[in-house]
Amino acid sequence: MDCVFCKIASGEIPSTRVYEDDLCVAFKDLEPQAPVHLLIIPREHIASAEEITPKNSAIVAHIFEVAAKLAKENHLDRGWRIVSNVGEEGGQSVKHLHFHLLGGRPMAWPPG
Ligand code: DGP
Repeated sequence: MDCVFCKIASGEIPSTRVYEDDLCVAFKDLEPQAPVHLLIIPREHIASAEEITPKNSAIVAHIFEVAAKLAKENHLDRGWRIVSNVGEEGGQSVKHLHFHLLGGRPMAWPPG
């Protein structure tokens, strides 16, 4: 499958990896939007949050646990944001489920 995040998960495409385990990989976003901007992806190819089912949904809880650990490690004591863009209007450009972990500056609301 021609999926850039599958290739990052397998190591075929290099990335700045900050965490990995059997289920997920976290790495620095190529176009950071905040002082800390990490992407956390499942190793399994899931196209987006729209493809979450009772069979694969455990990965979401796992990724949130990993996000909290990475936020602590990055000293984001003042707060942080986790975002998953879905589809064209949601701003999703890579069709492999991913969660942006953003922090290190105040976050605006509503997002653009
Ligand atoms: P989204 O727009 O929500 O689908 O976010 C995709 C993010 O992925 C975007 O912030 C840029 C990042 N990205 C795209 N290609 C690569 C890559 O090859 N390496 C890394 N590290 N990040 C990438």
